[in-house]
Amino acid sequence: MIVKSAEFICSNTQISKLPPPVKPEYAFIGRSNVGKSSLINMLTAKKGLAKTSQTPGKTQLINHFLINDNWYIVDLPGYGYARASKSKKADWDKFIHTYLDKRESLQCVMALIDSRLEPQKIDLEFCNWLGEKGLSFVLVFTKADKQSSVKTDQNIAKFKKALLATFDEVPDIFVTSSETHDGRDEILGFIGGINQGFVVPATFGSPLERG
Ligand SMILES: Nc1nc2c(ncn2[C@@H]2O[C@H](COP(=O)(O)OP(=O)(O)O)[C@@H](O)[C@H]2O)c(=O)[nH]1
Ligand SMILES: [Mg+2]
Repeated sequence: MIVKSAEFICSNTQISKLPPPVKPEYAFIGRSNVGKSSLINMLTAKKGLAKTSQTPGKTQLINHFLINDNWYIVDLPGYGYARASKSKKADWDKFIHTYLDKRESLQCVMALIDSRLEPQKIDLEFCNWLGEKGLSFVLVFTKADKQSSVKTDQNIAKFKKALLATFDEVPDIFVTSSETHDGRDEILGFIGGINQGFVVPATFGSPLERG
C-alpha cells in the first residue's frame, strides 16, 4: 500500500463523539514510551502527525487519523504509566475497554510491545484481555534497531511462550523500527488486505448499500 495522504481528524474523550464507524480502523496501543507515536509517524511517513514523547499520563484521548481517505489509524492512550493514580488507571481501563469492545468498525488491535524487554506482565495481561473479549489483534514489536536481531528474536520467543500459557496459537507478529522503517511494508500490506474485505456496518450504510 502506498500512503498518499494522512490527516488528523479528531481527538475524543467521549466514545459517543467518535466518527461514524463507516471506515475500517486499526487501534494502536501499548505502554507509555513503547514507540507508538514514532510508529504512526513512520507508517504514514509524516513526522509530526502523532506527537512523540509528550508527557505521559496527561489527558486521555482517542485520536483518529484518516489515511488515503479510506481507513483510520486510531492512537490510543498508553497504559502502565507508573505515576498514574489508581483511580486514573481505572478510568483508563474503562474508557479504552469500552472503545475496544464496542467499536463496530475496529478491524484489528495493533498491540505494541518493546522488543528490548523480556515479557512484561502488563502487556501479557492486556493480550489476555483482548483474547477473552475475542478481539482480533497482532503483536507489533517496536525499537528493533536498538539491539541485535538475536536479542530481539529471543524476547519475541519468550513473549510467544508466555502467551501460549493462555492461547492455543499466537497472533501475527511484526518486527518494526521507526528508525530503519523495518516492518512498514508488512504492516501496511496487512492492513490493505483487511481493508479490501471491509463492509460498512448495515445500520450506517446508504440505503443502496443496505439493499
Ligand atoms: N531507536 C529507536 N527509538 C525509538 C523508536 N521508536 C521510538 N523511539 C524513541 O522512544 C521514545 C518514545 O517514543 P514515542 O514514539 O514518543 O513513544 P509513545 O509514548 O509510545 O508514543 C522517543 O524518544 C523515541 O524517539 C525506534 O524504533 N527506534
Ligand atoms: Mg506518544
